[in-house]
Amino acid sequence: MPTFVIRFLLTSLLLAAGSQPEFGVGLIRVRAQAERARAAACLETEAQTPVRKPCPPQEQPEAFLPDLVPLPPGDLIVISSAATGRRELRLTTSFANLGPGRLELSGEFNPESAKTAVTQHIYGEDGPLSKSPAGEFVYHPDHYHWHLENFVRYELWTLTSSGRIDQLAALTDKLSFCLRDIYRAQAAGPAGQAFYIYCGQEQQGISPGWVDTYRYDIPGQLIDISGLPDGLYALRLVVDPDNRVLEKFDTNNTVRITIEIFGRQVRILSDAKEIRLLLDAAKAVVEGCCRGAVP
Ligand SMILES: [Ca+2]
Ligand SMILES: [Ca+2]
Ligand SMILES: [Zn+2]
Repeated sequence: MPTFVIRFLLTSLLLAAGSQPEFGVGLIRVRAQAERARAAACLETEAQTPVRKPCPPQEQPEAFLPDLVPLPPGDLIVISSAATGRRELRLTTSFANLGPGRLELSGEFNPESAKTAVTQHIYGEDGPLSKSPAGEFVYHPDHYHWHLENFVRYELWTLTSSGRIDQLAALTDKLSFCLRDIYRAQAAGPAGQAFYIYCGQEQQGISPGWVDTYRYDIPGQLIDISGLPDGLYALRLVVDPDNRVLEKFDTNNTVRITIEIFGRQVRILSDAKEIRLLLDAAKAVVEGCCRGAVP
């Protein structure tokens, strides 16, 4: 084979194997430069792009919610109703608003449904904040005024021999109430004035630190205990049982005392200390309350 043919074949072989040293190094250099340029361009682009930071959370104005708390019932007596023939456990019940805000409800009559829908008004530092549906107002024919329906429930439970709550023995369910400021829960402190005093369908409520009371001699303030034997029972009150009212706490909406019924008499067995503690706890909350007090 002639020498020039052998040289040609050798050169072709080297090229095919990509092992020509000068050519390969040059290609790597070009590629590296292009990569650096691209990276630099990216860096510049990234540096020019506005950086999106998470927005600070928008401050929600604080809602001053009411907090309904039932106080231990009192004035417990048993009567035989001449009108109905029933044996009735009569009781005075009181419901305090111990939250930082007023409980304010307004009603709007709907001629089509012939019902009065209730709206709860929530206030904040700077005034009205939001609204929430809160059931219905109903006209009470014996009280001659308007009530918030299904506001409280009164329950009477039997007790086991060890004093634990056992079976529901009697119930007054879906009891409606006119909400208003009857007396101040706070024994000491500013006197204040009652703000919600009418039982109209336009507006009702309980100011922070105030208590709404229904006496034992008002129509409906009873549990029908016809046929129940004398003995020990737990008397339990539940306020806002269907949770229609927005409150700071719904976990404190029951109160329970132990009673003994014998004939026409009722003895409260929850000792005075226990009731004192319940009232003191309520008072302690009241003293830290009322930033959204009604003017
Ligand atoms: Ca409550
Ligand atoms: Ca509630
Ligand atoms: Zn009433």
